[in-house]
Amino acid sequence: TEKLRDEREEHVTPTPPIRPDALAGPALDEAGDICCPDRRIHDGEYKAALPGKLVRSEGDAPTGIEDADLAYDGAGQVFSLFAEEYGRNSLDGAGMPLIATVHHRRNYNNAFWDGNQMAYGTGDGKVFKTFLELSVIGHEMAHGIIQHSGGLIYENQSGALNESIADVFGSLTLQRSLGQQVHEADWLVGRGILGPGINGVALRSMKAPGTAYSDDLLGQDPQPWHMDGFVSTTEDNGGVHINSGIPNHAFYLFCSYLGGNSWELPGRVWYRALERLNNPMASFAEWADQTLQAATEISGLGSHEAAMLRRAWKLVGISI
Ligand code: ASN
Ligand code: ZN
Repeated sequence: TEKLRDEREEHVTPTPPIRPDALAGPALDEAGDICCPDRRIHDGEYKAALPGKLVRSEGDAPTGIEDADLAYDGAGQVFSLFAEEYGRNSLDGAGMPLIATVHHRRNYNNAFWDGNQMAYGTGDGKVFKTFLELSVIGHEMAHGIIQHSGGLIYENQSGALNESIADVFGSLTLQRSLGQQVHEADWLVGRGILGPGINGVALRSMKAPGTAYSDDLLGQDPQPWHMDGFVSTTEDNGGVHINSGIPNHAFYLFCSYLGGNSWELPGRVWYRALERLNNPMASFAEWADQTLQAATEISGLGSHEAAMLRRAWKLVGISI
């Protein structure tokens, strides 16, 4: 896991990209509506250089390179969630191309958003066997959306919120693609990506943080679900992948109290809160407050939805 951590450290606090306007894709149709993604998938050919060799552009037929085609289809699902449910045109809201690299480095046990694009390792075949799973793809792309929505500093509570919001939209991408309602979904992030050497079902569980794996090599899934279990550490940028379990579980609870499709009302609330947030250092409590404001705007002050949201945050130890 030290190795995993080292690789992670390389990707902290992505710098905002400077995107030449020439790269902006024609994502509006003639009526001016959001219509389509502009995907550009590259093969890193197991080297470290990004973006690597362009293998599939928007509208191209499948390449036959499995990972490249999964990255292409996954990016399409994520684009579709944000465009059709939340009215957002790509990661920057202005139609930016969706650039991804598969086969990043050799035996690389991670995937990441680097401030400009997604990159996916193949895993070493032991700890991880792939990263091209829809909740992971949605997670990495959501980092791009968070960055373009004012950002959340990638350390301590704001960093754990950045991680959690990425998990939320990753999970919603998967649930929507499967047409699963709240109670049909497994609420796992990265299901099936762990290698044969690892005892576990996924990278994280939003329904039961702390239970995704329990393994000699990786240890026990360290995620808490309640503020009483908040982990103060200097590792992992202040536990950004650990304490994200708390807001993750609040979102899960909110969805489970309401039922139905999580990407609809709950997703809209989280998306609106992200759009409205203008505090890159937000704490869990400040974010919770922002979600309550969003729920109030969408459903009204004394609404059932707003009440269920407060109840969800309260259950994880955050009173708003
Ligand atoms: N896969 C990790 C993530 O997206 C990479 C990182 O630690 N930034 O959270
Ligand atoms: Zn992340």
